[in-house]
Amino acid sequence: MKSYHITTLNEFIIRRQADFPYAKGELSRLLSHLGIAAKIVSKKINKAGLVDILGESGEVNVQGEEQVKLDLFADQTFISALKASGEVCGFVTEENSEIITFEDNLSRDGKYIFLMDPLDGSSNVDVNVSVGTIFGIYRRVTQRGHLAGQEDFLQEGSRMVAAGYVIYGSSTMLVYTTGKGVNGFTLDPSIGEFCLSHPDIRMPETGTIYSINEGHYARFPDGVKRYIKYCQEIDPPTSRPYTSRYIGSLVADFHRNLLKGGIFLYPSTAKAPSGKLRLAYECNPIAFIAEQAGGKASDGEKRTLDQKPTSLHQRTPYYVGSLRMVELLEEFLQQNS
Ligand code: P6P
Repeated sequence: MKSYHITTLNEFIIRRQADFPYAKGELSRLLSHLGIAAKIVSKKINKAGLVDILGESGEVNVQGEEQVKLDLFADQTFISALKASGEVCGFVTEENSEIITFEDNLSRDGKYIFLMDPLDGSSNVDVNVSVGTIFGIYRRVTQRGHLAGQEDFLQEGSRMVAAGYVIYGSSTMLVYTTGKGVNGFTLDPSIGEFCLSHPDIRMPETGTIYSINEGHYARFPDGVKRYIKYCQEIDPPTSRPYTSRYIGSLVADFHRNLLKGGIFLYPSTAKAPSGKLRLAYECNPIAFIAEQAGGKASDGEKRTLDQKPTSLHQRTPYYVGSLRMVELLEEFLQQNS
């Protein structure tokens, strides 16, 4: 009988540690703790309709957004798990205005800092739409043995050592990169393990899906308006095969485009001149994944991963997806500049 070997996340992490000759297992331990937290959050989300964890917490986050109970649950779950790893000295999350530093001696000596949106698109949970966790991991720039500092969290995205997301959808998947390609793991609830289901993910060089909230159309830059009309062209011979798909949950919209090809657009608008999405813990990690899978991410002009953050929660216009589609969008934007 053909033996069917399942590669679990932990097996894969240990095996891939060999990619880093000087690795002593710290990043591996961190990633394993991340997987545990993702399983805990997934279980809570999957029964959210049955326990008192839906709805708003009555709190507001630094963005001025209503915090739902699951936001806070996910935030605390990941912070606790990664503190327990002993490899992380500090944290920035969407739910906390300031940096979180771990003061115990083990954590002070931690080599890594962690940025995350613990539950992106969380307002969708109440209506059973996929949501996600987005994370980025850097080596600290401050001296080990001391508390993490602000400068640890204002590094360009190109300095990330790992990044990824968890998508809580029809199944729960963890997709991550350590700079050597992108791999996807699907949670098998029957054994409680993330199992390698999407090895070496490659983003199609082009595609037919464009994802944008056209409700903001009137406020878009002219180049974006022209790109949308280009996609919608129906008169032969230039008629286009495009289709519009927009879930309103970044991780879900990006994950579909990663597998099928497509472009996600969140432009600046008159109301939000810097766009809506946060550079540090939404755009940068997704951009790292996109580039590692052969795609592209920019603010319309500059590579997202090259942007130097000046504040923890700063926003940026964001265009991410299949290489040729992002390149064409950038041409439309530059036409009228
Ligand atoms: P809009 C969710 O609130 C989020 O941060 C992303 O997940 C999503 O892509 C975007 O905002 C949706 O924003 O303005 O279309 O509702």
